[in-house]
Amino acid sequence: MSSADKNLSVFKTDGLPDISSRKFAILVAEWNSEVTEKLFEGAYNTLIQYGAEAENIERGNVPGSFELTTGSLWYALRRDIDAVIALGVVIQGETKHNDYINHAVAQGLTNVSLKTEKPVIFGVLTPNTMEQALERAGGIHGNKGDEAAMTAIKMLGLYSEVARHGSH
Ligand code: RBF
Repeated sequence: MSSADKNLSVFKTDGLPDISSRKFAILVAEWNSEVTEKLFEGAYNTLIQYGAEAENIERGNVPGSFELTTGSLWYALRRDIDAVIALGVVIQGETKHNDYINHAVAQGLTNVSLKTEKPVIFGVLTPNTMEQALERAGGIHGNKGDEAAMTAIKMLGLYSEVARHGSH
């Protein structure tokens, strides 16, 4: 199976942490909302499937992917939030603007994560076409929202592991 037709949302699920008392924020960009809503569904359902409580998942909407950085920072600064998942879709190829947005968001979310010492997950699709976006949001290539949620869970597990072996 080539990577072109692989369902990319297959991940290892052994050794996942107990997330029943963990609190998550999911940020959703309104641009290309037909896709970002599907990413949200994937992320939300995956958190629930692996043990999160519905009341511990908060959703925040931002106008476009560029605003994911600031929105994520506001949530990540909250003491009660353990992890932030940022979801957006930036379709490439129409204008150079897209490259600027992608780089700004990738760098911005990295900064938020480092500043707050919390997992801040990059769930931004950067496909060439809307069709490719839909294929990765519940289509033949799986759902990147699922993967983003699983990444948040795994990073919380790693953090517990690291903290158990030392002191901060
Ligand atoms: N936001 C997205 O989430 N996806 C896009 O594909 C997207 N394309 C844009 C293209 C242009 C030319 C501009 C000006 C904005 C675009 N945005 C997009 C919105 C951007 O993320 C942000 O909301 C606005 O630039 C306001 O800061």
